[in-house]
Amino acid sequence: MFRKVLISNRGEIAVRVIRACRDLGIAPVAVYSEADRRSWHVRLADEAQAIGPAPAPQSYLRVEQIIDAAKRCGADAIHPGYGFLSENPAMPRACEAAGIVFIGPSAESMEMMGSKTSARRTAIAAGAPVTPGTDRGVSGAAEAAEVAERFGYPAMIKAAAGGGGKGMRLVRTAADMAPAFREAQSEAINAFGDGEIYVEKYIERPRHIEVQVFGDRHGNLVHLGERECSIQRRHQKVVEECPSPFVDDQLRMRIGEAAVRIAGKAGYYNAGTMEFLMDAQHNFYFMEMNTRLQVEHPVTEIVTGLDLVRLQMQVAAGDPLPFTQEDVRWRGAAVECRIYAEDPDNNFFPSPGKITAYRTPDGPGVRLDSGVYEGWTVPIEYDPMIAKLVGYGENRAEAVARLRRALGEMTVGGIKTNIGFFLRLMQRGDFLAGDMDTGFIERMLAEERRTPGPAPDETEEKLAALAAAYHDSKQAASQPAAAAAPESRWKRAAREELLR
Ligand code: MV4
Repeated sequence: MFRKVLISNRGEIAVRVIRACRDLGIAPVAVYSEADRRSWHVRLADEAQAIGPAPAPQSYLRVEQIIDAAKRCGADAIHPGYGFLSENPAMPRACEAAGIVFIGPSAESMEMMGSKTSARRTAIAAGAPVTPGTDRGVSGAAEAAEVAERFGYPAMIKAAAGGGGKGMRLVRTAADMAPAFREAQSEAINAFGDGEIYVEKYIERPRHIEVQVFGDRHGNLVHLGERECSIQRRHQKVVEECPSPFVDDQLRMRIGEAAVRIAGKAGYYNAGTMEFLMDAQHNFYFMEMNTRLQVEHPVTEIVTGLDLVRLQMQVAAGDPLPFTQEDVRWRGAAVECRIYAEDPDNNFFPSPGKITAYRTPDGPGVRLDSGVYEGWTVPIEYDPMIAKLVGYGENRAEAVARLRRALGEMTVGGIKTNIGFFLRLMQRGDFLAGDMDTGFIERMLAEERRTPGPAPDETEEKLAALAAAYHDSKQAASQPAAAAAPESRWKRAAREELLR
């Protein structure tokens, strides 16, 4: 196993990787930009290496600076976390040249799956279902219209290099194609320096369901089940859960096998995620692959009982996977919400600043992955996610009840957060019923604009539904419905005291 690992990332994911290092007896080394001198990941590590000014392009995105830092401290391996350089094939290449192990897939796998058209061709070669459409870029708007005509409108045109919804347009009729194509292509050239555009049939009200895959350097590949990630806002995931309430054991095996076949075609090793769209009839279509550890990996860890970051380091060190597909078991349910320093009342605008109070939840069925502390200032330069809060239990109702309880215990002062937004989301009937698709948040916000603040009796009704679901669950049958209790005035007074 490695002796020393450099973590080329920051915030909660750097903290998460440091924890896995500790558990394995590996010395963790942090890196930090000028904005991160006082950050929690720096304090938790054994050593820290400065890598440059606050803007990420001058620090966390600089391959040479990361490699230099690893050489300076004598690290055997680099863990990239997510974002930044994690999916950049220049990283595994630079690591190889420097004699350092990259904790992730090969540069070749990253390239094969990095382009969405190339990933689609890989999935087709693996015999996996993809959304009907082209597996190569089209020559222009005329060809795009031809293809759309063949598969039927509405169509989606997408940038092969795209991500985060950039370079993507929904095209409802033939007349809309030419302008949409021009927009998507110029957006793609601006954002990615690559104007390749391909066409897909539009899947109405899809769910976003992704499959965790894992491979070692000996050709063994397994899937670790799916995550439901349909609750997103502007292509940013907000709530994720494992398992998906929409997927049964048989469907899990079918989508999991498809994911493993695709990964096999890509010669994939380490942690990866296959993203699928699923329609109301449970048809699933491969969409793209993320060649990294994902933000939402904790829900899979809880339900499978595995430590994915530890596994990443073991397979990167050359160990075979310590289990087979038949050994993988899923138990219970876990639901995660991403807590952001942002203002839901101001269009979710980032709210950086000094954290003047920080009280974290605890107790049965609660996990918090956080990278902040009281007195620290959330910098403006990076993604404003400050923590991930997970509730888990023997079933979804119990997991949600505990997550609601934990959200109610959490106090963050000095900055705005989306905690209150989650408390509202988690008492909605559609969420409690597991009834969601990618339009969930838009509908919720539109509804809230129509009726600001739910009628009190309606709230009570929903809380009662949650309590009933909690009571109905076999394992929880005799438990009190703690989550249904409204916030006491003592708790509110204590919170207000803390925030003064
Ligand atoms: C789609 C789709 C419907 N049909 N493709 C959005 C992000 C990008 N990676 C792919 N996206 C979509 N592709 C077809 N053929 C709907 C979306 C989509 C979406 C997908 C997942 C999660 C949230 C979404 C929100 C809007 C649209």
